[in-house]
Amino acid sequence: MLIKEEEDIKSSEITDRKAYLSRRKFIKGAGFAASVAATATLYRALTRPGQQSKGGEKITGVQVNPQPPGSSEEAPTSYQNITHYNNFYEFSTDKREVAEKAVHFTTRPWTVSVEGLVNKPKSYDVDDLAKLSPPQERIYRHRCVEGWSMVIPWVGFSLGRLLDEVQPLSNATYVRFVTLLDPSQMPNQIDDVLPWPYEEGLRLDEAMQPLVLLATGLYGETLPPQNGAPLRLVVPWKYGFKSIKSIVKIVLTDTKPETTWSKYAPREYGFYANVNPNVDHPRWSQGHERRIGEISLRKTLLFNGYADQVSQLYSGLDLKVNF
Ligand SMILES: Nc1nc2c(c(=O)[nH]1)N[C@H]1C(S)=C(S)[C@@H](COP(=O)(O)O)O[C@H]1N2
Ligand SMILES: [Mo]
Repeated sequence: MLIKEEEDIKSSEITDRKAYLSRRKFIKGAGFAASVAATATLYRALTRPGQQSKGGEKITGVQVNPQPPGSSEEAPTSYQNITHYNNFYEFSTDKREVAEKAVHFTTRPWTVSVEGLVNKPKSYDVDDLAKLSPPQERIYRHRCVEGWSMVIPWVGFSLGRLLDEVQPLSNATYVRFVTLLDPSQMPNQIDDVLPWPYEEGLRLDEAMQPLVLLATGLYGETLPPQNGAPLRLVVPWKYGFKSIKSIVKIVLTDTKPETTWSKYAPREYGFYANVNPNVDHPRWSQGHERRIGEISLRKTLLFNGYADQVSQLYSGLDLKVNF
């Protein structure tokens, strides 16, 4: 993964962010006693103006939690920046080019197979999968290993909900995730930019942590292709490369899966990839980050600010060795 780039903020984006924030304040003020349906209506009524959207469909019935787990009062990054500053190497290694290159990516019909050490392996149509549990909005910090960060209002559901459904066997200890392999649609898969298909992995107990999402949308709309449509993983306390996009396969295993980035550069990208300001990347510091849309640097937080929820997963593990 490459280096930081300069970011310009247009005044329209600042306005959009303000509108989103005041909308959220309004939702909080309204109280959460209201029914989910009423909340969803409120959500739709207040969703930011259509000109910002790139044509994504509204996701209906989204539960808007006034205090989504893991989110603070931090301003969400603009829709424009979230959808035009992407790492998705299958399409391009230029973050500003991915949106355009992925615009015709076909994400329906789409099946996700959940298999391996489970009682009930199953191939799910992605739209049925999303029905397993009502979509929720979760506003998470996102920290790329390259040193930039965003705050992203995802729509998704907990991965644990799906894993419960397929019933992991008692010897299952890891989960392996695989992205679509289709060079006819993903131009860089013709070259060996990375070993394809992109693969990632989590320990099963990490995967069951309720913060871990399978995301189907952002800003209340279906995910655009460049953000990993139709279904991508979100693990907010780990560097962004763990959050694998456009998933077609989820496999439960009893051995630690090989991952794309650790195959590519094992000294630089470990299996755990926990956001950790105390463990620098061999070629640069991880102590600070630049929030896209801001000028000055922020201090990077241990586990990206989610230490209260996740640090017990790593008790007894040397995080410098297991980086
Ligand atoms: N399949 C696939 N998933 C991927 C990547 C990729 O190149 N291919 N890039 C990763 C990296 S490095 C980051 S930072 C995030 C970026 O997600 P975003 O573009 O939606 O912000 O996706 C991750 N998931
Ligand atoms: Mo990243």
